[in-house]
Amino acid sequence: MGHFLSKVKHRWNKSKSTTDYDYQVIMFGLDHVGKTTILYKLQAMTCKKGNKAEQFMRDMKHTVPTIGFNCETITYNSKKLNVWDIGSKVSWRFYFPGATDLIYVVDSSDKERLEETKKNFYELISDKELEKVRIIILCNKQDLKGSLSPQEIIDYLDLEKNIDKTKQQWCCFGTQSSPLSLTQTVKPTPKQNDGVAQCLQWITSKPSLKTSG
Ligand SMILES: Nc1nc2c(ncn2[C@@H]2O[C@H](COP(=O)(O)OP(=O)(O)OP(=O)(O)O)[C@@H](O)[C@H]2O)c(=O)[nH]1
Ligand SMILES: [Mg+2]
Repeated sequence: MGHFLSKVKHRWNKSKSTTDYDYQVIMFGLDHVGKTTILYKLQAMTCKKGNKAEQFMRDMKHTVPTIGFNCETITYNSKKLNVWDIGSKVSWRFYFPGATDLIYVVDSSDKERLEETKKNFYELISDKELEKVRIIILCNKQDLKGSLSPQEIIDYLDLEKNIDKTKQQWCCFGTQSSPLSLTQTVKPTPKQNDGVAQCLQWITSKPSLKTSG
């Protein structure tokens, strides 16, 4: 764990010290909710080359539990986002100073873990380091029967009551990143009416690290 943390810290500090990125985005959530799949989807959505997009879509079908973290840079509308997918198997208690956005992924079909999700979410955002980050709740696995809608998840987490939008911006989108819903010829695009695309648009519509100083 010590080795892992120093690896993350090193990588984080390195990326923080460059002015290369417009947004530093961290992605958290319980295990198996679809974080890595979403990272591949973001890459498939934003990459220019068709054959690369196909590779990312193939990757979406073969995720394994993340040991450690994945970190990828994606470009959208000439904005650069550095996206961190933090495996749930590791403690997130390395704080991410300077993070601009937090994507919190929820498995909308997993009603049994809602309470655990709520606890995990509020533990995470109660961290002082994260009090300024913008929060995007991604309600994943909307394709599964009986899954809760984004509004039901907002209600369950009591977001309207607990997070004052005038102090901390947040939004919530539904998405399905099921690899089965994709074929290799249908590339997801940022223009689709899908939560991952909306998330990308929401993040990049706000002032970036560069423009807000
Ligand atoms: N039906 C459905 N399955 C999904 C969706 N998104 C991801 N999955 C599947 O959920 C499983 C877990 O996905 P991952 O992306 O590996 O989850 P993770 O959150 O990165 O998991 P950890 O790395 O263990 O924290 C995989 O079998 C995915 O194919 C979705 O929207 N719908
Ligand atoms: Mg993962």
